[in-house]
Amino acid sequence: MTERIVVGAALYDEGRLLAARRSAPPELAGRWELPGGKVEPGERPDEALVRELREELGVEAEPIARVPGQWPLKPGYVLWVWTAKLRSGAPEPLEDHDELRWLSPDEVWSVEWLDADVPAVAAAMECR
Ligand code: DCM
Repeated sequence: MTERIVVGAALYDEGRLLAARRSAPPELAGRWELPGGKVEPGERPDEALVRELREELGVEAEPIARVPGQWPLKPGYVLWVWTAKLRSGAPEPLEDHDELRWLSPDEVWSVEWLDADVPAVAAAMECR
């Protein structure tokens, strides 16, 4: 079986990490994630990351480096994470999210991350 890749961004700005609160589906709503989404067929994962951040947040971002590791999601899906930098725009919750928060290092564990994002965020914190 080929696993479908979901990309997530550890988007940093002035030392703070962006967290996005999901508004859907109901079982995930209210939990926080690294913004991102599914890679489409034929798309490179890093391109998918740029596209998802444009669609979901209305920003242009640049992937910097893949965070070592991959984290299982629901069956058949796996999460890959890149550190990324904001190039232009101010993130807004345009799609799938109802709140955004820039977290300083001492605030990173103040939100209720999705299960898969907990180890992914921990790994991303090592790459900042
Ligand atoms: N997902 C996750 N953590 C992320 C991004 C996505 O656990 N940082 C999960 C939520 C969904 C699936 O991946 O089950 C697909 O995400 P989306 O619905 O955003 O395409």
